[in-house]
Amino acid sequence: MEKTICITGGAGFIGSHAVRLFVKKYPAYMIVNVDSLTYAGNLENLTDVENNPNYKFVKADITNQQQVNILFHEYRFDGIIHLAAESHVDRSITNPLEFINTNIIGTVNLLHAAKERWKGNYSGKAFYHISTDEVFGSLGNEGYFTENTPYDPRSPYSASKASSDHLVRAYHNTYGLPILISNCSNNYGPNQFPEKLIPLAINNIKSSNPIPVYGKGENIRDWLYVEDHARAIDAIFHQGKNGETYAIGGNNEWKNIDLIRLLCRYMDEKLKRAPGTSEKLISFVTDRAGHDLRYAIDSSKLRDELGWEPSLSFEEGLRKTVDWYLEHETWLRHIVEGDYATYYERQYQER
Ligand code: NAD
Ligand code: TDX
Repeated sequence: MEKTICITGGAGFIGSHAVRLFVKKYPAYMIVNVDSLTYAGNLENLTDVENNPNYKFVKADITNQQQVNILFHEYRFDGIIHLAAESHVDRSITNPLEFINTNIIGTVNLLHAAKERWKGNYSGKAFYHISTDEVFGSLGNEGYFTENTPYDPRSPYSASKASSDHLVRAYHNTYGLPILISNCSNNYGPNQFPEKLIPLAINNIKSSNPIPVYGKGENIRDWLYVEDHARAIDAIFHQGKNGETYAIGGNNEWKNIDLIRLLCRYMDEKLKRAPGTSEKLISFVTDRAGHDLRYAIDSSKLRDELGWEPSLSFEEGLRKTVDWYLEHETWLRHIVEGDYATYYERQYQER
């Protein structure tokens, strides 16, 4: 094998798409998927590549320093692509400590193990940290986040991600660890856990349950199809410059309420319901605490330097996503019938 690459969080939403892309595109790499399989980790996301000779799954918890050290000793990774995290803002509001533990302690355990293992011999090595645009805070109606936007995280989730970004840069500046960071906007697509807006709405529309829209639905997000994020990760891992940050976005801003209305229209067509049927399910509920108004990314650095652009229009991406969820009933049922049922009840009963 040419290289051994560790992808953390590979059983999650974005991680599983990154694993698939790397396993299929780089048969000469050994891809080691390191995941502790929290509620969000699901090996069913990877059944199509699980028997490939260049793929291996290892169940390990990045918050456990000993487990991480053993892993680095055993596999001698050349590169780390770090996606493992607690990722849902609402859960960070009810349970912030878990986010501090996984997102901050987990990241520093990996950084430290990489530093100790590589011992200054950094040729051909890279620690690539996957982060979010939420670290930059909330935009008003104008402007975009870029690589130079000052940090201003406002939720326990984004503060924990911001902290992990700072630690990655600290290991670069202090120990010379070769690093890359990217901050991406909202992803959507197949395999996303149905606690997040788009899959939650698809699932509720399918079952004719209310679609909870926070506040007045005026908040704006910049949506990117998950496979396009995986392509960006590939471009940055292979062509990104040591120490640099890249902002990744879909150039595709939607107010939540407009997005939900569009989704309702597609679902009515797909399910052969009379136009307007699904919109009747929209239910405005109590707003998220500290709800950021708008995120939008200027990804011109990535386009100009590495030639990356989103490949799908939102219409294509959203229709593909709807089709995927309707065709993967078993995948969805396994989640919705598990612990998620309890979470859903607790999260929405008082809104
Ligand atoms: P996800 O919640 O779907 O998956 C997270 C994965 O990490 C799961 O498989 C989980 O089991 C694993 N994990 C959690 N704690 C772990 C631990 N202690 N040890 C090992 N594995 C653990 O998340 P996602 O939406 O795929 O996001 C992946 C990464 O991308 C995160 O770092 C997130 O901050 C970032 N990101 C997400 C988005 C988005 O829109 N979803 C946008 C930008 C950046
Ligand atoms: O039931 C809901 N109703 C609703 O109106 C949910 C779950 C969300 N929303 C709103 C909140 C946001 O304005 O929809 C928008 C999108 O919400 P989420 O899907 O929870 O995503 P967001 O909070 O924007 O964060 C996501 O993008 C950045 C990911 O979860 C993060 O991991 C990523 O870093």
